[in-house]
Amino acid sequence: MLEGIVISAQGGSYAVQAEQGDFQCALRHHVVEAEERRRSETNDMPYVDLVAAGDRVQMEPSDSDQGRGYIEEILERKTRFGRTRMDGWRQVIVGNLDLLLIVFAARQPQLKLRMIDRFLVTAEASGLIPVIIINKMDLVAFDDLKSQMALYEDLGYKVIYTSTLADTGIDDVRQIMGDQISAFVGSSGVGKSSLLNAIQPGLSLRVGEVDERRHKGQHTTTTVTLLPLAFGGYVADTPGVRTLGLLDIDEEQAIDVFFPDLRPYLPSCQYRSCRHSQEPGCAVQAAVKSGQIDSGRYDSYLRLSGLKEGRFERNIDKKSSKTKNRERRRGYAR
Ligand SMILES: Nc1nc2c(ncn2[C@@H]2O[C@H](COP(=O)(O)OP(=O)(O)O)[C@@H](O)[C@H]2O)c(=O)[nH]1
Ligand SMILES: [Mg+2]
Ligand SMILES: [Zn+2]
Repeated sequence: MLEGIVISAQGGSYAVQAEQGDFQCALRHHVVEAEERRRSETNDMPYVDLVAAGDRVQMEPSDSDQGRGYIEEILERKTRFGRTRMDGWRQVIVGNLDLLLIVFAARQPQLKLRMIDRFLVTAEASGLIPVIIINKMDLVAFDDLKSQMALYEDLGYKVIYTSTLADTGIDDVRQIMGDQISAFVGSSGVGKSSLLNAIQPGLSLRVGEVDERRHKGQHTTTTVTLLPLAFGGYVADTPGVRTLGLLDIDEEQAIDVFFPDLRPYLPSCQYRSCRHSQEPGCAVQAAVKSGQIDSGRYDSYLRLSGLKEGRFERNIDKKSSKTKNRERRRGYAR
């Protein structure tokens, strides 16, 4: 038996990369049967596909067909970036994703802190390590940007300042991506393609770009491919996965825990179910008033929680409340 990583998954055929070579694999029926048994015991909704790009698997090469093989076991996933489809089926888009590389431009297009917050929450909710990359640093004064980003660095988020034009910061990005599975997110024009090409010449991705105005309900293509990096690790090519950087969680799910700056105050709120909006005895609102929590970050919390109207609408599938309740009970509500 060999261990390998799934590079792409499509139509029940899986490209697996192992130390011994690349194999085109099918999934052994006993894996499907085991999952069926597990589901019948737990009442879980089915998966669109049991195997996703990024999954680590045990596989057996075929005796007769060279380059072919069978997946015998899917190893436990470290992280599972996915969603619940409109019909309630669960879909893993990338397995074992480590890093969410959140790319913004220092200017052109303008840096939007509230959108950074949205990506950060997504990463936190999925257990991914977010890395903020501020590109086009050649267009601004470093100190100005650095002070704008100080809040995030203080919160413990890694911020890398790059310019593909001046060739600065590229090595830092390479270093952080080494031996990891990464995915890039960010709006069109911030320099994702330029960055990738600087990191590894010739590397071009069909990254699903996030269009702020049109992100609702866009969950189209999900044929994710992992591209191997010369310095170790993989970058996920996610064409059409526009939601990769967008919150995709249940309407009523509390997201306060995904704000590290709100977290310390949560136990001190008078009501356990406090939404930190209008409630009396709210420690979060008090900390915003006294300046201990940044008011912009609090604003992002309110918007992303749906407690305040804003440009950042929640990205929610239109599900029946019955489906939602079922999902909440199962704890798979994101
Ligand atoms: N000034 C400046 N322009 C850049 C930089 N990186 C990329 N660009 C330009 O920004 C535009 C968009 O870059 P692109 O890589 O296509 O962005 P993407 O849409 O995020 O893939 C192009 O015209 C690039 O030449 C940079 O570091 N500095
Ligand atoms: Mg591009
Ligand atoms: Zn509160």
